[in-house]
Amino acid sequence: MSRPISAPAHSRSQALQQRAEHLFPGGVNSPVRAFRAVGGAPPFLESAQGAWLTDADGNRYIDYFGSWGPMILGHAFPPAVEAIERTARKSASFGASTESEGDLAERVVACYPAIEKLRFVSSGTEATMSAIRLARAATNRSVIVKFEGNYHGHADGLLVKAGSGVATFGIPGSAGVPEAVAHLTLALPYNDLAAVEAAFAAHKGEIAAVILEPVVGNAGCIPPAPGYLGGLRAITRREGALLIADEVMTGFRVSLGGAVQLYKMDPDLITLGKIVGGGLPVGAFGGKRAIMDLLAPLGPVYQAGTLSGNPLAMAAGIATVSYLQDHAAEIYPQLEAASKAVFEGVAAEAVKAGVPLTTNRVGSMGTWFFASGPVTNYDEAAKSDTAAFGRFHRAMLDQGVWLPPSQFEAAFLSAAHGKAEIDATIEAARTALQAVLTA
Ligand code: HOZ
Repeated sequence: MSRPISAPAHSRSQALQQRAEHLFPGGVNSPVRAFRAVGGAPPFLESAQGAWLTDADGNRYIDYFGSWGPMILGHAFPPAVEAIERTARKSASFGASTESEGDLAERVVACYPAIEKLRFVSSGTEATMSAIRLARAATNRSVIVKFEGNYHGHADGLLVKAGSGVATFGIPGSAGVPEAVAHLTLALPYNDLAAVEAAFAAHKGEIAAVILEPVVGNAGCIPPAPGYLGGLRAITRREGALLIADEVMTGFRVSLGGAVQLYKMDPDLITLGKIVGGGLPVGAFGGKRAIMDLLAPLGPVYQAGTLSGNPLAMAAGIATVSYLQDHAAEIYPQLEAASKAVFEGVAAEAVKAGVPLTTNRVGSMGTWFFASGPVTNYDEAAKSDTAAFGRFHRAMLDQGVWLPPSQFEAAFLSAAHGKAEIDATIEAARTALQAVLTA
């Protein structure tokens, strides 16, 4: 039995949105936040605690986007808050080296043995952009292979057939990227080793690197097929190209050592973001010492940043990563159990309601695709009924459950999601799935 939905009041959010429309393109500072793919106006957020968000009108929501990934320990995680406060009293930024950079780096290296050396930057976009430059310099080659629906930030060469907002808005790439740059990116179907073999055969000695999300999160959640990651490693090694695991989303998420640990990958370079900064702006890229030492001032590859290794960001990162390290044995099984319960619970409601749904999940990230499935690549994800997803999203939001506002963005759980939140989510989904049917 489903209960009627009465949408909460949003008058203050609406007023803030009106002001924002004058100030920011689309009223936002990052496109997917505009809710254009799901309809309705985005509530403005004011605070959050644990698994709960509070908007500018005082409405509360169970959070399933976790600031797009970083909030694995829940919002306002006390050790991170205290570390940020303590550090801010000493200065928010120096633009010079601090002890905290080494402290976080040692923790990253401990979790990611494939990272022998690293650099901190301020975003995932910077991390992938820098990794690509490094790969080109290391191989003296220009062409990059990426996969359709994978998103590696918004650097020019990586927007070709990208996921996230590019997929959400159904655009093939971005205006403003010169053809000469886009031409150097080959976008291939994900989970298709034959396509990779064909690309290497057609571009013999030209491909510098293959970059991928080892678990795709930006086309919705798509796991790698058995043997796929190992196959990529074998091909790239044979062809003298580098393999870059973009773990901005999956790093510290699908396991303490990310997808690299979960799937026993052996990439040349790894990019990190989101969780490594505990919610503050941090990215990182790292890998084999010989490659990393090509960076200036040791080598000829230039890369820099005033806010790289920023002390506030390092403090939040250390608080988060150290907690995950110390409690990994409890936290990851707990995340797995909570995530399994909510993803399977909603999937079961869809079966009862007669709504075709394909549920993909790896640990605490996943997606309910409004499609019959299976969903193993971007073309299959794109067959989803995005209008149905929009109705589901709105009905869930009206009942106090905030899903990522696009069919092509993974949902995330945190360690603060307990039985009460999960039961309430499944209950809300029962009603929302009825809204899906009443198009
Ligand atoms: N591209 C981000 C998610 N994959 C969205 C970032 C944001 O809107 O904050």
